[in-house]
Formats: sequence, structure tokens, C-alpha cells
Amino acid sequence: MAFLLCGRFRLSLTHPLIMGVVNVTPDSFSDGGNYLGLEQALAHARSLIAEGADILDIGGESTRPGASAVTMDEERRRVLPVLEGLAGCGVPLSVDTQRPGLMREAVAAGASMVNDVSGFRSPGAFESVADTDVAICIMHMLGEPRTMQQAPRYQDVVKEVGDYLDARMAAAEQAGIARERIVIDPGFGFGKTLEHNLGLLRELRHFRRAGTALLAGLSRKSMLGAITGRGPSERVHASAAAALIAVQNGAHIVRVHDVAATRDALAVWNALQSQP
Ligand code: 7PJ
Repeated sequence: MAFLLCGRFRLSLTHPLIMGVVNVTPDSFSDGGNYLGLEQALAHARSLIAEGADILDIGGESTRPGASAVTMDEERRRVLPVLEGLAGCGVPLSVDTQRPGLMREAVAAGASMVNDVSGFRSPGAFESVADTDVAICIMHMLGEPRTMQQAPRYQDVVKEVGDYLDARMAAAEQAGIARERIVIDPGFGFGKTLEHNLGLLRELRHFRRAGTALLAGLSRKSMLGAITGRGPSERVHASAAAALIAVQNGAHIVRVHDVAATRDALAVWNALQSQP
């Protein structure tokens, strides 16, 4: 039976899992500490768990196209208190970071998964988590966030993304990270045109690898804006549809902002699976 080793959790992959997104943003009204930002993030995290999130992904750095980088200290100040505040919340916590130093601190603070949109390209990234038991999510990104949407090109997007993920997975295993701890993700919107994204979604099943979980993050992304003509906060229905298609096409985990809507969409899918 397929499962993902995720710190002290062992997640069954026989049903799709919902990863809820918790963005920790600075509070513009508070001086000094970031108390309000922290309280908001914790309240949001708890409501996502109540809505049915199986995993929470906590991020303190914006990886949206064109976003500017935050310092390691600032990222640490945003993320670590949220991890500590959610200790014992009952679901595994993922930290969305590209910094090996923060990966280790996050694991010490209770994270069960490390999600790196750069595919653990920073020197020492795999090594920083190899001797722990946490899961890692390796995502494909073409280039880097600042420039990735400047005319991305591929000969064959499905093949190139698949080859990249295979190479990163091999490097992870080389570093001592077992397959059962690895999640792979084609990285929708990270250096991809609408056409590339649609090709990846259509062929998502090609990214399934034995012993490894497949994650898809389509929630509220600009490809859904291009399709519907709607702004980010109005993409809930399109996001639920996209999550359902991703699961139908082989995703084990969907990374979403709107957990309640996704849960209901996947409940319909789950009901069909249990038919004889
Ligand atoms: C993803 C992510 C994704 C993984 C973001 C956004 C942009 N991590 N972090 N996969 N997207 N693994 O949520 O719109 O697709 S940030």
C-alpha cells in the first residue's frame, strides 16, 4: 500500500490529500514584533484544519512571479513561531522555504515536511534534511522567481520537467533520502505559459513514480485567471475544478488555498472510488 513518510506521520496515499496554504505575511500596522501577523496565521491555519486540511504548508517568502526576496532573519521570524504555535495541531506541517539553514530550524521547530520550490538546488539543501525523517517536496521551476515568466521555452515540457524531477530525485536518494519520503511536483506556473501548464495537467499521470507521491499546486494561479477572466480571490470554483482534474490525472496531494471547496469536490471523486 502506498504511503508517504512524513516525520512522525505516515500518510496513506490511497485517497487524495489536501495541503492547505498558510502564507505568513508581515502585519503592516504592528511595530516591532509581528504579533498580529502571527495570530492571523495561526487562526487561518486552525480554520483550514477544521475545513479538512490533511497537511498545512507554511511559507514566509513570496515565490510569486516578480516577488522580491525576504532576508533569512525575516523569513525565520515569520515561519518559526507559526510552526511552534501549531505544535500538536494533529496534522503534519510543511515549511515552504529554499534556505537550507531554515529547513533545519523548521524541522527542529516541528515541521514534518520541507517544500522547496527551487527543487533543493541550494548547496547543502538535501544534506540539511537527509538525517531527519521528514518528507521533502521537490518542485520543478524554470530559472528563478524574478525572471521565470519571461518567455519560458521548452522543446517538450512534459519530458523536460520529468527528466528534471528524475534527476533531482536521484540526487535526493544519493544524499540518503528514501523514496518514501519524496514528493514530486511539476510546478504549475513556475516558468510556464498557459499552454505549458495545460500540457502538464493533461499529462500529469506521466509524473507518477513508484514509491513517490505526486503533488499538484494549481490553486488560484494565473492560468485559472487566464481561463476564467477572474482575479485571484474569485478563482475558488476554477481551483476546485483544477484540483479535481489533478486528482483524476494521478495527483496524490493537492496544494490549495480553499480547503472547504476542495474537500467537497474531492468527496465526489472519493465516492466514486468506493463503488464496486
Ligand atoms: C507551489 C508551491 C506549487 C509547491 C507555491 C502560489 C505560488 N509549492 N508554492 N507547488 N506554489 N510544492 O501558491 O500561487 O505549485 S507559491
